[in-house]
Amino acid sequence: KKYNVAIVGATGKVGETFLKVLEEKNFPVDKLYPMASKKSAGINIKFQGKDWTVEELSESSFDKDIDIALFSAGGSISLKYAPIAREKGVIVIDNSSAWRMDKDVPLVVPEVNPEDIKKHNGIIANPNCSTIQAVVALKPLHDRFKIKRIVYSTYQAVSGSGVKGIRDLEEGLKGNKNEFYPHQIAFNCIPHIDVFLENGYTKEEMKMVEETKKIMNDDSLRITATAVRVPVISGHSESINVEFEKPYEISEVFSIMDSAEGIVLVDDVANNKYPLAVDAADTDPVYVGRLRRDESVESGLNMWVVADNIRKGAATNTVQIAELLVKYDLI
Ligand code: 11C
Repeated sequence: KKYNVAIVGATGKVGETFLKVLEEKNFPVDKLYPMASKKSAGINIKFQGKDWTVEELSESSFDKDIDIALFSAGGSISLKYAPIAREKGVIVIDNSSAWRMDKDVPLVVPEVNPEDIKKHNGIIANPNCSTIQAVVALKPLHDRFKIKRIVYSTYQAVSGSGVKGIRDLEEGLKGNKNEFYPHQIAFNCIPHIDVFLENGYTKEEMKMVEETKKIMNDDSLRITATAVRVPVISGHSESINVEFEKPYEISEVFSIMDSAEGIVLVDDVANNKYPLAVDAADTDPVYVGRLRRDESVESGLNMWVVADNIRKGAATNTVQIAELLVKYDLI
């Protein structure tokens, strides 16, 4: 069986990667409906050897026979158009933050909570990139040792801000002034991603806290985060400090990570081997390394987790959700 697939935000960074990943994974697409704003309408894009014309997104865009729509065009577009699509019987997989914390919308990482997809009501949310790679690494450890507390510190690539972020870095490296970030990103680290909230945290930090609990189906987790933008184009890196309820042996952590789904263990410090953003770029796995005991607490672990934020952090995870819909016969 083949499916008619709409891509909302088809000409954006994530939208382009949706197409690449759908092709690579050989997702059974019959007709493709690329959609975008007026300024990209009429452009032809190549997919599976054919040209497809981008149409302007409008309220009637979903009147056609569309099975699935992959959205990545920002929160306000998703808020408005996802319900319109759902109304027409289209299943929406949304990459924005608009629907993630809605209690009727599953927030899914296929390696972590695939079954949650079965509760969907027409909209399924794809988590924030920095959350996705973290929970892939944490879930197998939570299952075995029960996590009590998590401290996230992130080192996030400028591609997380889209083309404007990449441009600020590239121009900054040439000595030109930043236009998008509030400070220069070239040769700098900015402890500020998304807007500041009343509690002094950024929205990016609170997304990591709230989304982790929802995906792991565990509100008892104690989580705190600091999110930092660094001058890297592709690949978010994260230092994750975890405290477990149960005692553990580090050798078992190595073997759990070595066999966990979606994870590549890179941890051979004698040979300077650990996960690096430049190695993760343009690939799908979550890379885990620098595994070592946190000697300051009873049962703590430190780890370094890296993934391509546009692939596993966005497009790949979204396409994996589409594959789950097919696998569970939910379309
Ligand atoms: C960043 N994590 O790196 C953001 C980008 O909620 O989907 C993705 C924002 C989101 O800037």
